[in-house]
Amino acid sequence: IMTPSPKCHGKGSPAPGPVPNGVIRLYSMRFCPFAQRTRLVLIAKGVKHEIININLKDKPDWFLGKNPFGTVPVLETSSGQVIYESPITCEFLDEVYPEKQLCPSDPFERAQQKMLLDLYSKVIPYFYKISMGKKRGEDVAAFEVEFTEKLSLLNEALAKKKSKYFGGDSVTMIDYLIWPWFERAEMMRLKHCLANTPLLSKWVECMFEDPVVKATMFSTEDHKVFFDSYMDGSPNYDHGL
Ligand code: GSH
Repeated sequence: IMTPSPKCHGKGSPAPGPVPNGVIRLYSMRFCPFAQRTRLVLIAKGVKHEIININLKDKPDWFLGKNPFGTVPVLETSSGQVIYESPITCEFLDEVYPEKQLCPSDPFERAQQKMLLDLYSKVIPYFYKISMGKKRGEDVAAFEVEFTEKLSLLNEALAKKKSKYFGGDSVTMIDYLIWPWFERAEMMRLKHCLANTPLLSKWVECMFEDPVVKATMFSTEDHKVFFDSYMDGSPNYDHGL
């Protein structure tokens, strides 16, 4: 098996061949939090995979042929099946690879995780509204108030569950789906918004210690270099390579 180069593939780059048997392919971008969800699940489950990073500013036509929305993550199997949208890729992996089930088997618990994910999808935009607004020197106080209110709902979910993690006493799917933005909280200059959500802060601490998180993580400094280059209009997708 030839391992694809970790450097990003842009417009004009040759289309990759079919996915080799026995591996699954992830189209990704090294600093993308959505794609990190899929990387977390691949590693947590020990799934043999290869990664092709995409230049999202100058996408190859063959990539748009796989996902018409042009977003990462995208999975491709050796039989040619293509799956995109991060929560869908994660659920697919959990269903196809039986090792270390990450989604609960109980229907109500599964529903609870999906309700939390739905709530969280309304939190994600605030990470960007606040960090980008701050970088542009705008007043983001109102966004910070709304964000803090939303975070207290996450804190309440942990309080109700009476456990360290969102699904119980060990890390499950919902923790990996929520995680990537909290890894970036310091870089995004919004850690102070967690001042009144102690259970959530504790969760962040615990997640930083998770070996799977450690395996996919970038330092605050590296996240910052990427974010700054993104904000300047020339994202450095290959930073650190
Ligand atoms: N709803 C998508 C998912 O959950 O997979 C969002 C993925 C997404 O927005 N990824 C970004 C992307 O591919 C990178 S962090 N952007 C390229 C574009 O929108 O053209």
